[in-house]
Amino acid sequence: MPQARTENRSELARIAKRLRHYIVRSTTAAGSGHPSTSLSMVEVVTVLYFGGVLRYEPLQPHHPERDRFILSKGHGAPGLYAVLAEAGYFPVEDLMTLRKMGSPLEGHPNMRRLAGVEASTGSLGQGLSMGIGHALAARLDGSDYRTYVMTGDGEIEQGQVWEAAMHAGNHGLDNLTLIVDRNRHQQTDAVDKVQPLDPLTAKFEAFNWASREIDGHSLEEVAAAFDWARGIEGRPQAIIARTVKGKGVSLLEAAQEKWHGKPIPVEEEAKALQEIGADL
Ligand SMILES: Cc1ncc(C[n+]2csc(CCOP(=O)(O)OP(=O)(O)O)c2C)c(N)n1
Ligand SMILES: [Mg+2]
Repeated sequence: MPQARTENRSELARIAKRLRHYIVRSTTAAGSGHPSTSLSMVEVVTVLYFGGVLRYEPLQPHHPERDRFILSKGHGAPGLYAVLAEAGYFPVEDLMTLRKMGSPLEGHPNMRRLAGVEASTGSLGQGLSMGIGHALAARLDGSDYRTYVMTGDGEIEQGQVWEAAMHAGNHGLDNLTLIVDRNRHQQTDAVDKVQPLDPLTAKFEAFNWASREIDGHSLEEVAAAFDWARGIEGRPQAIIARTVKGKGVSLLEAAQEKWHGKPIPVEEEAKALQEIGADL
């Protein structure tokens, strides 16, 4: 299985800007969706797909040896679609069909309709359990593919996540890596106001995981964290990626509690795209 690897940080930074551009344009065109959720995950998926981490082949999306990426925070679908288009699973122009009738780019990812989507998600809390299924299957099959799961931070208030975490730790699933998008906001309020999660790395460690916290917008730190994860033996790994909800667009960054699930208004779009400054 090939890896799209570029060691060139400025090329990765250019890709990240393009993904942000696609996220804003597709959600504003749809008049709905979750740009702020999607913008916070951009550097993680950029390094995952283009920094030589994930092994995949868009022309063989079901290849048994491919690595798996499950976006458990399914409302981040515009971010997933942006990276899948950039990776060549479908034409970039199709991104503008987001949430339109008949489009496979549904509001939440549907694995039955779009190649590259590994799991149908949107009901929060389920992706880690699905990832464990893949990780256990790899072990049974004697295959070396790895499974990556991304959750939101509000999402991990769901009890199922901790049952899954306990299971993965008890089975020593070192072929499984969880990334928590720690943007400190959820739908209605700040995570700390709804259900504080700290100390998060210690919680995972108590469940027999290896865990570390990083700046989730630093391409260097994200790449180093994935390298670290691949070197861990006998335990699953949890990367707590500190991020900013709406990263890259000042309108969203300035009032993160207000913009969950809201597209950038048409009249604000040009300014947002200018701030992102993508070289298309
Ligand atoms: C089981 C379930 N409960 C509630 C929701 C509604 N919901 C959608 S997004 C969201 C907040 C998620 O916050 P977080 O996980 O922090 O994601 P972020 O958007 O901040 O990345 C909620 C409660 C849902 N999709 N699924
Ligand atoms: Mg959050």
